[in-house]
Amino acid sequence: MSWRATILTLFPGMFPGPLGTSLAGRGLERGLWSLEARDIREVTTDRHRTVDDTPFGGGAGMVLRPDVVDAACAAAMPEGEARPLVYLTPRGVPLRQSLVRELAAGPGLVLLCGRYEGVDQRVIEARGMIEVSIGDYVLSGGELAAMVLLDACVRLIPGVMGAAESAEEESFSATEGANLLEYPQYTRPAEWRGLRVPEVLLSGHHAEVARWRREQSEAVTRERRPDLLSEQRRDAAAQAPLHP
Ligand code: 6GU
Repeated sequence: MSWRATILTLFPGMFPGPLGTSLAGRGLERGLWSLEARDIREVTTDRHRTVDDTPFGGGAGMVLRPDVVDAACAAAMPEGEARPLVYLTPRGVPLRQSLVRELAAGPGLVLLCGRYEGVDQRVIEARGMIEVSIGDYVLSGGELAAMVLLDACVRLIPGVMGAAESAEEESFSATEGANLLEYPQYTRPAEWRGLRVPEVLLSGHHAEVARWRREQSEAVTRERRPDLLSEQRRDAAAQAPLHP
């Protein structure tokens, strides 16, 4: 059974969107994973197909009703099915590659996309949803965030990434340069607009290239993302500031 993604959304027409192209799209076509977008409104039974209501306690906006969301979850996930249920919300835990690896290694995901002011907290807890945010900014709905999470997971499914796009050596990978940003890359021509490629990369000295790249990774991480460095590395960085 391949990796399965089910999206619960008020805007199913947004899917597959960009996930239907490129690496993820080829993976879909090859059956390495599957995607199903379900309209939350489909489970309603009233004449107006109501999914939301005003918040208790007052305030702006509308809140998705717990009974509607629960019915949408039940319809997407037959009893006994055990896919993690992720609710995309700016108040969720920040998405990190460690969570992406765990989710990609499992059977798939059910993703609940919020709109309006959110989802009634009781159904989030009753269904044991994992609340996830993709960063410190506000999107108008969870759909784009769901696509981001899916893209991150799908590229880790065996067979989705070709050898050329190997996930191994990139930023945030579990390998050697873990928790360091990528070193800069160069290709031909060796001189462009009078700008030379760093000579060490043309030298053919593999050990020196590796050392230079490691130094570059550490320098750029220190500059842009000191939060990624361990306390020990942060102390070392304070002793030796980056020279421009
Ligand atoms: Cl998961 N949803 C929304 N609406 N905005 C976000 C987000 C999620 N993550 C960051 N901003």
